[in-house]
Amino acid sequence: MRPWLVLHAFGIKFTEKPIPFDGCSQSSQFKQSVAKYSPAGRVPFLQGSNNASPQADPLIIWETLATIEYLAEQNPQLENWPRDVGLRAKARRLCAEMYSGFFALRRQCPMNIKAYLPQIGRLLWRDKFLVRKDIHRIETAWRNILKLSKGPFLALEFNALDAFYASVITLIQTYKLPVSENTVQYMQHIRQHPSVKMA
Ligand SMILES: N[C@@H](CCC(=O)N[C@@H](CS)C(=O)NCC(=O)O)C(=O)O
Repeated sequence: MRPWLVLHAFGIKFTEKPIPFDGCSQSSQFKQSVAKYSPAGRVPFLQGSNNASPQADPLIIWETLATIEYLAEQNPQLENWPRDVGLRAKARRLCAEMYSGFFALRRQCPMNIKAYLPQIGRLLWRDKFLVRKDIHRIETAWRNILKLSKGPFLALEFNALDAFYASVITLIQTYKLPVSENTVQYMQHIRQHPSVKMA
């Protein structure tokens, strides 16, 4: 979802190849299809262009952060990251924090954009301190950077940082996790973004 949002929001031309999901076992069609392209065995991945040596193997990029950085490098005219150096560093550190943390939230609330699971969310919120801690940390981080950038997106304009946290927004919605009015307002801006509507 996240690299797709960056590609779509910035109008970068790409071809999409949906891979049907039938489970994560090694024998699943999903795993076998993904393995043909990416040794990491996960989606999303991007086939980039190997400009330096077109004869070489296809350039497959996996891991969201690596993919988004590749897109930023390939399209320096686009503001995938904020132009301001301070805001850019802050956006990057929040992406890194997401990448290397929030384990309780990610483990307890697996992403499923088609589901609506408020009862599970209510129990998790009641029983799982670490889920509450992750959400509180995310809300604090969003509030602080929104104060700095003045919004409506985390770092002023929609960019890689919003794309990164779009998956957290889907978790908050799917599990109906209780969040502050500030957070609700930011989530509404994200939901109204044309690329998020198409995702
Ligand atoms: N850190 C990776 C996570 C990728 C990931 O977990 N992808 C999930 C789908 S959203 C997946 O492919 N799961 C299949 C599996 O783990 O076998 C990234 O950000 O790209």
